[in-house]
Amino acid sequence: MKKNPRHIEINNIENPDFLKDLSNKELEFLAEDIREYLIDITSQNGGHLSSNLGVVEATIALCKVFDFKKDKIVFDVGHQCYTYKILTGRNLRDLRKMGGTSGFQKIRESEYDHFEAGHSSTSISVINGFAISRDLRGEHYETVAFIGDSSLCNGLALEGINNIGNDKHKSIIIINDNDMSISTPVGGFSKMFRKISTSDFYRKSKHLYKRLLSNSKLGRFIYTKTYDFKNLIKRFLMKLSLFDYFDFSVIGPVDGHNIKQLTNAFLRAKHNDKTTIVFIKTIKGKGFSFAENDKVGKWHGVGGFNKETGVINNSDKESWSSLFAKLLEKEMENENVITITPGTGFGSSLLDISLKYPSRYIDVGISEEHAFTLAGGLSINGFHPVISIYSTFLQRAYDELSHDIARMNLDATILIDRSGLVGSDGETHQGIYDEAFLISIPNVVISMPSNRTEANFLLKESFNHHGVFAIRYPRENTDCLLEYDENLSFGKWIKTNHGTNIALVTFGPVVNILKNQLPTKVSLYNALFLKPLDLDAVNELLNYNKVVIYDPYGTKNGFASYLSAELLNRHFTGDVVIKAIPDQFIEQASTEQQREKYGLDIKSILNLFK
Ligand SMILES: Cc1ncc(C[n+]2csc(CCOP(=O)(O)OP(=O)(O)O)c2C)c(N)n1
Repeated sequence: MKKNPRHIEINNIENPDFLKDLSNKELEFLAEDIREYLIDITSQNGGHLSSNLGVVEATIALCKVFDFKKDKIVFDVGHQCYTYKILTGRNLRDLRKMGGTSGFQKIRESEYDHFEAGHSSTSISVINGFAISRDLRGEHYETVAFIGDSSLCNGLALEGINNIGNDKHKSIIIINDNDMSISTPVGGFSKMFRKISTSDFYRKSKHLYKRLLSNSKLGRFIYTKTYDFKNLIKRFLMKLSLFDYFDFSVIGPVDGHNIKQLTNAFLRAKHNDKTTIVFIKTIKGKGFSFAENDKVGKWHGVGGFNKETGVINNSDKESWSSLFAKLLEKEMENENVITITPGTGFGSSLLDISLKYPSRYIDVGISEEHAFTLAGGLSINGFHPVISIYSTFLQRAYDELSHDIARMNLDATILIDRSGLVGSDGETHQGIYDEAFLISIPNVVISMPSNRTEANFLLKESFNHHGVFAIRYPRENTDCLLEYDENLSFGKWIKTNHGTNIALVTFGPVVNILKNQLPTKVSLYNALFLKPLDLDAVNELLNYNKVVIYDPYGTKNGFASYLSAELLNRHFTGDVVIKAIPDQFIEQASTEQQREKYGLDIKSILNLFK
């Protein structure tokens, strides 16, 4: 039984002010309670468990040292801010649910949230903007970025470091080094972090210094009062890191689970005049053995699990990600094929490929831009790159795809995972914008299969095709996958239902449900090629009184607009009805709720034909 002199009821926390009155021991008890609570909540609602378990003490110490009503903190990605939410009075019972607390920082949720994210590596640029605004207006507050070791390796974060290291606007950057991305980190920077935190020479020297000085009263006094000197020696003894070449103060590495050490380090950073980097060393998944021991990324983001057994709730149906990974694994037998992932290999089920073909599997980490330009370099040398990427993160690589691949009409396959609505991750992660922005790039084929046969056909076709070939698939299980012996050919749609005066044009897995339920008056066109349009099929559409374009996987600015423009161009005189995702940022909810809300569920579509 724990002896906690002052028990804090987590659900009653309104703001972090109470932390100032708690002793370190009491804060440690609080950290333990928060951990239990986090495990409990995520076991039910899902969420970013491991990252959150790792930063409990650091968040408590931050909230004790700073006043984040006034001071501004930005959690990079924002996926690790659950403890911050608890301490700033938010209930996590409805975490990630429709209308509930977001899994990321959200300005409208709390006066303690000053910015929003979901994509990584933005925090440094944001606080640079805050610090410049503050100084131009003569205001007084601290600006703090909390960023993970892997997010820091991204180009955007490094651009931020470059600028912040060259100006006089003070900020604090806390680098949370847990030696993990979603799974084990990659690249040269991760090696640098390892050196920073494990320098053996430094550790031995530190112990010697402590031993020498602890022999006398004066020595002990000097030891506790010479923090800056120790820090200087520390930086000297450890190999210089990139940050030592900038005009930053660097503190750490600090044990990220020791509240006293963290509090001291944050206080020093606060009272420093210069931009200060604080390195903290944490254990991802701390306190939950399944997550602590996870190296592949299984516990990074979970959908719900049994806390006792560590069994994660998984459907027994195959996901689209896993289907494409299996199909791709076969294609990897061709030695010209190279798979590239920007840090999302686990989510896209690429583990087997990484083990079987290590020299032709390239995980570039959170570096979407690099992934595409690297693919351009490989492609022009005769390799066929396959870039596996989530739709939402493809947004980062628009220019590289356009400028470094499509413009030269280089060959590449893009597997766009999590296309369409993604559910509880909310606005930042929706995969609904890629149709519109890909359509605007010349030389890019865009496709979306409805079943296993089409998936296989499209992937094979992408290797035969000259140019960029993108294949979209949703974050769903393949429960509506059926094997059809279709006569598939490049650029051709499939007419499955032969109606009379109404045509329904759609694509993706919804085709399988609709084809069996539509009234006989409705023709169904499966537009598995979104671009180029099948112009023979478009000409056929001119003969109908009404064309309904149903796209639950993209905004109306995507395929629906593209096809409507072509119908107009061909002087279509009937009605065009567009049922696609509105031109909005779509909030968190289950995908079913999201579809219902916008009238995009199957029932609403069938009602159109009553
Ligand atoms: C631009 C972008 N690419 C990929 C992701 C997916 N993603 C979310 S968290 C994460 C790993 C972050 O690792 P790190 O910064 O070390 O933080 P940790 O979770 O280990 O605390 C990744 C790859 C993302 N959110 N944004």
